[in-house]
Amino acid sequence: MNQQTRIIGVPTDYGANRRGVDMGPSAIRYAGLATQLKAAGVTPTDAGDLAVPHHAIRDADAGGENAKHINEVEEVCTALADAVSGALAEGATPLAIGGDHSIAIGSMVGSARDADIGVIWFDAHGDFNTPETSPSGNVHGMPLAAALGIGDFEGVEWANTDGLKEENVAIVGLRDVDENETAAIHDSDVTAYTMSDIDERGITEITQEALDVATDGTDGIHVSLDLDWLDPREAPGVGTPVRGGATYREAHAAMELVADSGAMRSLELVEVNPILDEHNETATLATELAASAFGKSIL
Ligand code: EXY
Ligand code: MN
Ligand code: MN
Ligand code: MN
Repeated sequence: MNQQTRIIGVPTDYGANRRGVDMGPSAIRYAGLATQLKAAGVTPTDAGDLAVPHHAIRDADAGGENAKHINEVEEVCTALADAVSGALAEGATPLAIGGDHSIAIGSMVGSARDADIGVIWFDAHGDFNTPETSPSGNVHGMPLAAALGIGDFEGVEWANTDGLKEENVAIVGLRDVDENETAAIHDSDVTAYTMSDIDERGITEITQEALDVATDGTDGIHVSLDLDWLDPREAPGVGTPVRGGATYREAHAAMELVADSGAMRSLELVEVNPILDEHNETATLATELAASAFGKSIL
């Protein structure tokens, strides 16, 4: 039987400073996600969207300056963790479509519930802030620190990811990192590659190394694909674009290597913001990259 994947929509923007990323799941489905996945030879089922708390009070009551809307983020991530581990238990590869990057806490908790996992984090940003170090209070800048129990996230039980060790995390594509994040990344056992590393050594070598880091002693890997990893010329529909990102071909090459590894256990596509997009091209790109990660080949 061919590979099954379960699409889990997570229409939330509670972790981000820009509205609109909650419409990501609709845009990604509309761009033809299911068709792309079928072209990759996998059978998709769509679990629909998770329930996200109502927005009426969003701006009036951010629920804590240091980690805005943390209660809503917890609610969404806890539901996502259950959906991800449920899909895995039934033999389907979970594909979470966001939503902002705070949802990654839920994906990682769910993916690591009954396994030791590694993570490859494709992103312009480190997402390594904590409520204490964050310049913005936006939780989408904190998910890696949260899942690793770093800083004042220690003891936040719902974010605990026991099956994930720092030494199995690789961040790829960094070009916008806060000072405190740089220190925290250096202090950790996480492996981090900047865009300069990609310039110097090429995307193939860097992705292969990241795969080695993430698969070393683990049962499989979670792939977290923030669309702002790509250059804004390729992916304009994101809330925090940064010049100098991965090209279209580099992104596909990386996803093709992920597919070749056979190690992908869960995937997420995050930060697609249709309000900021041009003709849904960022959502479309997300569907194409998902197909490559699931092994779509030309010949
Ligand atoms: N480092 C900044 C912050 O923590 O506010 C920006 C984070 C943006 C996070 C994006 C989605 O990857
Ligand atoms: Mn991110
Ligand atoms: Mn980012
Ligand atoms: Mn350590």
